[in-house]
Parts: sequence; C-alpha cells; structure tokens
Amino acid sequence: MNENNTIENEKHILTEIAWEVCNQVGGIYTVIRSKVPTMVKNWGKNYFLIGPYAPKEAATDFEEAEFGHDVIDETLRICREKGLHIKSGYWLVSGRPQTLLFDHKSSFHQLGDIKYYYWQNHGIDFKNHDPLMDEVLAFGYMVHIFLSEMTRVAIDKKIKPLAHFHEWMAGSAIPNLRRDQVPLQTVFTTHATLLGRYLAMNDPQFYDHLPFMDWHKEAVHFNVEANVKLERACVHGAHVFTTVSEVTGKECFHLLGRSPDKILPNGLNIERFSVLHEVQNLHHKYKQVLEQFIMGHFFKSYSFDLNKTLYFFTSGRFEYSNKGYDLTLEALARLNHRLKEARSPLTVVMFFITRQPIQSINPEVLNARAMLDKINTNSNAIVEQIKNRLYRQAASSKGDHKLPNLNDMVDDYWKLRHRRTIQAWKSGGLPPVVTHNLVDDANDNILNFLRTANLINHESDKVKVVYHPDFISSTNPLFGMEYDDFVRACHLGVFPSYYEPWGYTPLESLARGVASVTSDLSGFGDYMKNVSIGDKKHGMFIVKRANKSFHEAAEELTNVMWEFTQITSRERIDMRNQSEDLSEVFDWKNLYKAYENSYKMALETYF
Ligand code: G6P
Ligand code: 1S3
Repeated sequence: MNENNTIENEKHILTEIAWEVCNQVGGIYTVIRSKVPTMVKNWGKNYFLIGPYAPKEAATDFEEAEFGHDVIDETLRICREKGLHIKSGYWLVSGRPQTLLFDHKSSFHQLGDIKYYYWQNHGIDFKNHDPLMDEVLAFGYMVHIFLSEMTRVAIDKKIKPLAHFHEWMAGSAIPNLRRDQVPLQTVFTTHATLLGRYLAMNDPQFYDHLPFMDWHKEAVHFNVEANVKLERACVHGAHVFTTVSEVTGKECFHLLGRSPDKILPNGLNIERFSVLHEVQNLHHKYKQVLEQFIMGHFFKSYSFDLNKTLYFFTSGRFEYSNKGYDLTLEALARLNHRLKEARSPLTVVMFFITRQPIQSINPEVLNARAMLDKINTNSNAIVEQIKNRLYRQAASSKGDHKLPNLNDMVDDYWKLRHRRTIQAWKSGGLPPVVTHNLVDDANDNILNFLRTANLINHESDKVKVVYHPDFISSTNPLFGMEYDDFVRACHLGVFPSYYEPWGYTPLESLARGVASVTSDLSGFGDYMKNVSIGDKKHGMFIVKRANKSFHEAAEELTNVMWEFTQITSRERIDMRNQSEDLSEVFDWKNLYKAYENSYKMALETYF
C-alpha cells in the first residue's frame, strides 16, 4: 500500500481461483468472466486466473502460451518438475486474462493420500464416494502445491502474493495452506451456502428457522457432512471472508459460524451503445423474430392481436420454489382472472426458460413452426406472381387504367396450395404449453400447476404459457436467436426468488433495457432497496417476500404484473431507457472497489 492508501499492484501478484474459470456451470462463471476486463485493467501482468482443466471447453476457449512472468514461469517450472500437469495460456474472453488450467484428473492417483491427510489434519472424513468431491480434492491438492511454491518464489523477489478463492469447490487448498503457514494472504468468497440451498428448498419457513439451525445435524441429515465441513474450513481458514450480499451474509453467520468481513456485490461489464436509440431498435427487431414463433405456435388454433401482446419471461436453473416459479405461476393464474374480468384487450405470453430432462422437441410444435414457414413461402410466391402480372398489365393497359381483380392474377395451383397449407396447419386443439417432450411429464411441477389451475392456453385465457425446458441458443429451431436477443424481445422479466444469494437474471434484463421483478430475499433485490434510484420508474420492481406469506407475496406479484399491463407503449419506451441507465450502477468499474477493499484488508491482516 502507498500513502494514497491504494494497492501498489506491481508489488503483488493476484491469483483468482474458481471452479468456473473456462468451465461454465452456473452464475460464478458470469462473475469471473464479466469481471476480467476490469481486473486486467487494474492488475495488468500480475493477475492470473486458476481453474480446472475441462478439455472440451479448453479446446475452443483457451490458447496455450508462456507468459514471460518471472515468478509464475519459475513456479510453473518447479511444479512441472514435481509432476503437476498445468496448462498456461490465455482464456479467449474479453480481456484475455492470463490463465492456468490444472489437469486435476492427472492427480487422481494421489486421492488416497489426500483424503487420509485431510482426515488426519482437519478431521474431515471423505468416506462417501462422491465423484465431484474427488475432483475438488485433486484440484485443491494441485493448487496447494502451486501456491506454496509461488509464494516462496515471490517472497524471494520481494513480491507479496494474494489468492482469492471462490466457493468451497475451489477453496480446498485453504486449510492446508494455513496449516503449513504459507505466507500468502487469502480471500474466500462464497456465492451461497451448501446448507442454505438444501434447507430453503425443503423448509417454507427457512428464514424464520435459520437462527436456530444446528448445522451439523442438518449436514448429516442431507448427507453432505464432509462437504459442509470443507466449506467451513475454507471460511474459517481465509484471512478475509466475503460473500455476494447481506442476505447471504446472515446465512453465513448462522450456518457457517463466521460473518463476512466484506460484501462483494456482483456486477456486469456494461457496454453502452453510442447511439441512444439502439436499445429501442433492438427490442423492435427481436420482438419481430419472437412474433414468428408466436404466430406458428398459437395462430394455428386461434389468433390474438400482436400489437396488444406483452411478453413476460423467467429463466434459470430448475429450482422450483427457490427461483420462485411457484409464486410466478400463482400470480399468473390471478392475473389471467383479473384480465378476463376486466375484459382486457391484452394478451400476456409468459415464457418459462429453464432446463429439465427432455427427450426431444415436441414434433407438433416443430411442425407448426415449419407450416408457418411454408405459408410464408406460398405468400411470397403469390405476391411475386401478382407483382409481375400487375406490372405487365399496367404497362400495356389502355382505357380507364383501373386496378384489375387481383384474384384473377393468381394461378389456381397457388390458390389451392395456399388453401391446403392453411387447412393442414389450422389443427384445432389447444396450443401446447410445453415445447419439448419431458422425460417425466407426469411429475413436472410447472405442468402440474398449470393442469390444476386449468391455465393451458385456452382461447379465452388472457395469459398464455410457453414452457421451454431447455436453455435458448441460436441453433434452437424454435426461436432462432440467442438468449440475449430473446431477452431484448421481451417486456418484463419475472424473478421473485425465495433463495437467491445474488441473482444475475434481473440485472441482465436491466442491462438490456428490459424491466424486471425481483424479490427482497434475493441479494440483488436487497441491494437495490438501498440504491435510491432502484424503483418502478427504472423498470425495477421488488416483491416483498421477507416475513410475508406465500399468498401475500403472490398478491403483490399479481399487482406488479397487472400495473405493468396498464402502462402505455410510450411509458414502456421511457422505462427501457431508464432501465439501461440504472444498470450502470452495476458496472464492474464501480463495483471493483469492494474487491479492492477486500484485498487491502487481506494485506493488512496477519494471524
Ligand atoms: C421501441 C421500438 C418501437 C416500439 C416501442 C414500443 O421504441 O423501436 O418500434 O413501438 O419500442 O415497444 P413495445 O413492444 O413496448 O410496444
Ligand atoms: C450462485 O449461483 P446460483 O444460481 O446457484 O452464484 C451466483 C453468482 O454469485 C448468484 O448470482 C446466484 O444467486 C447464486 O445462486
């Protein structure tokens, strides 16, 4: 540190270790990846990412190279001599960070010893066979050796190293580093707690019961004793302990026995367009693409006015109550009722984008889409024919120059083909709710709710549902666009989570100018409450779930959705601009400060 109280980065090396470096599993990937440009800007050549070697992802997203960094090069040489398989190079994402991928599976032959010493030195017994835990321990073993050697080499060169670990899966080296008294300053960030996730899923009064939980009893109950003990060893071993939100901070205190020293909120790499109206144009463009799907899917059964249709969506991993799908469905059923009572001219189409075991896309859904494409081809052929004949007829016309009967300009062939295609497409029957064949259709929570509530895309329903049990990608034949573009096409994101340490989805919506709903139990929603501009005007709606019953929260969510249906198109345009403005608060350029503070604290902490 210098007299301005900023870190002199050239006197330090910062390594950031996460399971999701060049290996996408969930939200931590977004944290690490989106933060890279800011980290590289602040730390330059002294910033290194460390992750597990995942061959498939590395083959496309990683380029092997040497760094020409004296400390890291020497450390790599020593580690390779000791038999560790480490790949050095660049992760090919924005910012191109220097990255080390540890081929942890090459250390599997050491697992017997690794587990024995863990038990002997830290009292953690990895007796249950758990393939993921084997990977975690083998990775931690390599990280331990690497960081110990790196610290020795660095200190010799008067450089003080720092290591920042994310989540227990990447932190398994911490207990051994501390036991060996390696002079390396450590920060550990948890993005959830293992027990919190299990308990929230199984206890509707999780937050009331939290202060009275016996962590050990619960860990044994859920058969995750070794995992939780390892998580606690990371938390208690780190010099500085942090998490992503105040909400998860409380959970840490009760379930992990340590309050976080700092809160590190999650940000994004917010890229603003130089043209002010680009966000509006993109909405318009992608809404038109989405409308193609809507027509194919619904209009074979009945039609509605697309100019009076709003698109809502939710997305995320399938954690039915944790992600608030149950609340969303209840509120949609209520909204449907209200819109019907009010004889509203509007239609709301709600998309559930999540991932469940599937067999294939429902052939009926695919076929409807293909038929619409055929109608489009026919229509183009007919238009072309009329255009040519009309042009010729106009050029050679004599007399009154009146418009001829256009019907006569189309061949019978095309008339018949057009009629037959439409007939084959208009099947009757209700538009399917789910776009894929699910492996377990009968026990699917979303489908069962919709069946019970009879919210199954009747013509009279004002709220229609499209349940897409797979994540969206541009190769998907139904939507034909990337997830980001799908989000832009929509009007409202709905994410009223019950358990959500942070929650990127509403933030990602805002950054694309799409209004969204979150809950005060999510880390992001809770943070928003304290940002004075986080309000309705900016397209940010926060449903209260803390100390509220399910039905109270469902009523509030219904009110939010109802109010949203009542605003004008002009107001939606304003909201889109304001949402995008608000997202700037979450640019890593601003939120990096919290990371820097945790590094300062680590450098000042010796114990
Ligand atoms: C953007 C588009 C306009 C569209 C408006 C409202 O500004 O450029 O073409 O009319 O959004 O869109 P919405 O889908 O909310 O009615
Ligand atoms: C976690 O991923 P999740 O969906 O299991 O980490 C994310 C990144 O910090 C966070 O946004 C999310 O709430 C957590 O739950």
